[in-house]
Amino acid sequence: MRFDVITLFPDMFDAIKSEGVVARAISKSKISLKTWQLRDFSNNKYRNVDDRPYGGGAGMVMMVKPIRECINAVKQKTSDTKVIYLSPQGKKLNHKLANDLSKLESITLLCGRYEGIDERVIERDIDMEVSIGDYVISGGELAAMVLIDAISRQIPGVLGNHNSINDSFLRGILDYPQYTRPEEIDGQIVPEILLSGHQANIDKWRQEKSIENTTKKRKDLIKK
Ligand code: 4GY
Repeated sequence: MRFDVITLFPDMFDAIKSEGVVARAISKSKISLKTWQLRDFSNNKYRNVDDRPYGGGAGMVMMVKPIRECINAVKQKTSDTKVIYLSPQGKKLNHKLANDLSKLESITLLCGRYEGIDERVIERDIDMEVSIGDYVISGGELAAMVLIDAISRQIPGVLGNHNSINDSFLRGILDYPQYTRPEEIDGQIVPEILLSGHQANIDKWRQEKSIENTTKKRKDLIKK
């Protein structure tokens, strides 16, 4: 998978480039991550990419021209890329959407700032709008990083073992509780069955705990 990210803050992506699952996926060449500074596509000497909203109101709106030219420049490198705009108006991200997107060869992520982008970009240049949840953050960058992480961990060979086939949302329910050493701390003990070595019983206990956990914390997932 190739990711191209269009942003006013490319340095923010250093966070996932240098640490964790995404960084390892890059070093294993399972993914690549290139950032594009939108200001490089400005048409004036001040490198402006935003202007005042027609109709008035607070804040600024990102202009069509720099975005369209930047997307066209990305497409000269990777012509059949899927262009995704991160916004609260998008399709809500979940395990299934991340898995579907993980099968693509190339994804371009457009990160908005200010009051958002001129609607004509969404009309003509964007293939899909994706939301990471029903709340507002200050820019598309953190949302893009969430999406890159969620997609990357679904790509075969990115996670060491077969961790991603064990993701709880693949089963549609929450995880079972985990314990590690020591067996007892401050009077709190590890459930005895986990120390029994009887794998079939352990699997059954974990399955029961998963369902119990989901019923308690996320009843909405059980109904489905
Ligand atoms: N929620 N999911 C989200 C967001 C805010 C563009 C600046 C979200 O994906 N993105 O809250 N984005 C951005 C939207 C203009 C603020």
